[in-house]
Amino acid sequence: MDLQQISEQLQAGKAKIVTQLVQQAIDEGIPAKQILEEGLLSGMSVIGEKFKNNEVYVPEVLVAARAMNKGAALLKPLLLSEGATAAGKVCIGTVRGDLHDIGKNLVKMMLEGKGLTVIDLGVDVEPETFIRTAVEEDCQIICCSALLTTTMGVMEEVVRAAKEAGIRDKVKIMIGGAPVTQAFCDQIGADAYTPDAATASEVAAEFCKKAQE
Ligand code: B1M
Repeated sequence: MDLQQISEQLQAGKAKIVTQLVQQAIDEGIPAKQILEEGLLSGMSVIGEKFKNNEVYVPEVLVAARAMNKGAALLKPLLLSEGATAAGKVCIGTVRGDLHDIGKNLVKMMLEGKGLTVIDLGVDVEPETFIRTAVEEDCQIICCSALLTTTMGVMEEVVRAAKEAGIRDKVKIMIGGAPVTQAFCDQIGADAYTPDAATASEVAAEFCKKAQE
């Protein structure tokens, strides 16, 4: 099956057809990671480009996002079983002022796939909420997602709040999202920037392993 079909139907916001095609691809034995990347994520990236160029608007993006979520839900159990196991606890959220959650949800899914326990704080999360959760739940890692250049700065507040709470040496802070870069990570003093969900889960598992040594 040509995974391009999934990408095209996702762009058209046809959630039902996307679900059927994803199931068909699974049945044909195509690896879940490939379906995710070459079907769903490739479609989302075309929509993103069109959104940027004002060729599509918020409603079209929302229906595409819904199709993406439906397809990803089918892939979830497969992505989970393809992963290795690690032990540790992570809290994750999209930072204050930012409502984008598709990437954050994918990172969550991949972290769970590594066997990590994930506390999902949702979107529009205050720095204090990340810190309070990390303390109360004894998390080894805080994961922050931001998709807007205007909200990236909140990640620096998270790093600062962790220092002020005296937990900076106990908790790793990982950051990601389309506008985030390694240079930004270095600048704000976070522990790791990862460009995608799979890499985030690998780095997180590694951090948790080291914390246990
Ligand atoms: Co918005 N939006 N949006 N949007 N949106 C962007 C981000 C934008 C780049 C589009 C554009 O115009 N060029 C632009 C930001 C420009 C900027 O800041 N430079 C933008 C804008 C402007 C806005 C609004 C302001 C539009 C408006 O209202 N006029 C508004 C803001 C709302 C708010 O948050 N306060 C807005 C609203 C929306 C929708 C609600 C319509 C919808 C969100 C729906 C939802 O999330 N439930 C939406 C969407 C879907 C997008 C685009 C098209 C796609 C984002 C996405 O889901 N990508 C986006 C364009 C783009 O990114 N090219 C855009 C797919 C997702 C899988 O990728 O999230 O990057 P991503 O996640 C990746 C990696 O980044 C990484 O892993 C993921 C996959 O491997 N990753 C992490 C993500 N988080 C991580 C955390 C980690 C590690 C890795 O922690 C350890």
